[in-house]
Amino acid sequence: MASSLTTFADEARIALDTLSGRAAGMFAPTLRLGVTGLSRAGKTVFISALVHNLLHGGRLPLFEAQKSGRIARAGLEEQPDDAVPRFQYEDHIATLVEQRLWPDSTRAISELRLTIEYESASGWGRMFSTGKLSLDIVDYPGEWLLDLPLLGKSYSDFSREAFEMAALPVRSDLSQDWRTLSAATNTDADADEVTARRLADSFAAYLKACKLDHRALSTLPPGRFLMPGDLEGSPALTFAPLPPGEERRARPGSLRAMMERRYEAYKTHVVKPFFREHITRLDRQIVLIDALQALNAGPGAMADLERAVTEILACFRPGRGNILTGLVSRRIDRILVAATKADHLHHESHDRLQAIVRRLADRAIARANFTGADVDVVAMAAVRATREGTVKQGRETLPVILGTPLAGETIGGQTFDGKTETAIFPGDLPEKVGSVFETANGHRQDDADPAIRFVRFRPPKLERTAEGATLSLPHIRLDRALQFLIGDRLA
Ligand SMILES: Nc1nc2c(ncn2[C@@H]2O[C@H](COP(=O)(O)OP(=O)(O)OP(=O)(O)O)[C@@H](O)[C@H]2O)c(=O)[nH]1
Ligand SMILES: [Mg+2]
Repeated sequence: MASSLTTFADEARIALDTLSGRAAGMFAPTLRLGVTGLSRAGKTVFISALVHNLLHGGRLPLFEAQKSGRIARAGLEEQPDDAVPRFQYEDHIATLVEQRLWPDSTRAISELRLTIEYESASGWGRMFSTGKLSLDIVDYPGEWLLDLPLLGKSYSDFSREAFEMAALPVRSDLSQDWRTLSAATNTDADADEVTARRLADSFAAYLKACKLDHRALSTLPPGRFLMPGDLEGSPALTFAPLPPGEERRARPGSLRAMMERRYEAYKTHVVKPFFREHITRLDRQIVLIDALQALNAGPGAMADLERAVTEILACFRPGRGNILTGLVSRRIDRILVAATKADHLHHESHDRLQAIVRRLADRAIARANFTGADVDVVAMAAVRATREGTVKQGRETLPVILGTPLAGETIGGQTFDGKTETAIFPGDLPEKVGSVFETANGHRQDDADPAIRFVRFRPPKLERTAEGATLSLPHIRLDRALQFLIGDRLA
């Protein structure tokens, strides 16, 4: 089955790309790091903070090369791919540091090259390595990655799964309009553009509703329905799943035949090229997840996040079982699943958050039957927007976090102006990891509400040195993430 998915020409091209990539790598070693996550997961903030800390010699005690003083210099260089937009690092940092605002949402792929000059830790290494590593960082929407499993699915598989998912309790109300419209459509009637567009729009509206904050659902292919990039309105995006039909083959000229053809076009013209040009060339991958948002939305959202992580891992699974052929994944040897925004919690809950992510990743690994790369997890904050403190309430001393809530955020009826620093008691994550996951019968194991109250804070005010230079952005465990992702390549 695997070989029928990519043509021979495709495979030859992938193999050649990989070879020439390797050959080039002999002169200036490069490491290609993919940064992905569903929208708003924190990709842009993560990349900006990572680069800022490396350029400004940030406090990174768990990043060994930095801690032992072996990094001589780090600097940005021109990226290798002329046709890919550059990650606008300087703009994002200006927004974060000077305006103390979060960067705008990004909608497409971008890339940045950071070159690190270092001294090898071993005498042997000093003799034989160039002491230089080019880190190519590729930022792309997780929604697009979730499209890759579609390559292994026929239109009828895709349709069946879409209807099954739409009927789940967490989705049924949101999908109602689209399902009603589908049920009222004669799929065997002659194809017509207006009907196709109406169905596609209604399906896309349902997917978008699933993404809203309070639902926080994750598994929503096709990804370009949420993030069209430059394809908005094209026929390859004007399709929708249809209720399973009785006939095994769609009548030529029918609506069903047209939808099926467009679904195939979407795979051929959108999914495959993206996979071939970007994913096959990655060495390492970080998957950012907004676990706090899913936790707040409840077990249904957690189950959905778990399904998304499972599908993502399946994309990187090497070998025969992989619908995407083994060519890619042989190269990816480390994957980090990272829950960002841990600065919304008191540090006592950081380990709990990490344990929840670990459980989620373990279950995803088991379900995806995943082997072949090291998978690690971390609960982190790329940018730490809060400090910790305590508040005395009568005889009790409560741990709180201090930060400046964004203008317009509310808590308990109070609306913030974006200027006042405030102490917030965020609540604790449950001690029992299992309680945040749905059990087999669809119920939680206990009724404890895992919801943590959180507001969004402004980015922090940076400290300045005596000379007036700004220090690097504060973070939580960014150094641990760095050590796992690139530490061994600077040994
Ligand atoms: N407190 C805190 N908030 C964060 C952090 N990272 C991200 N955020 C919040 O999450 C939002 C989204 O972060 P981005 O980095 O823009 O997310 P993204 O994945 O690039 O999002 P898209 O480009 O829309 O796909 C930001 O606007 C912040 O409000 C963090 O480390 N700490
Ligand atoms: Mg972004």
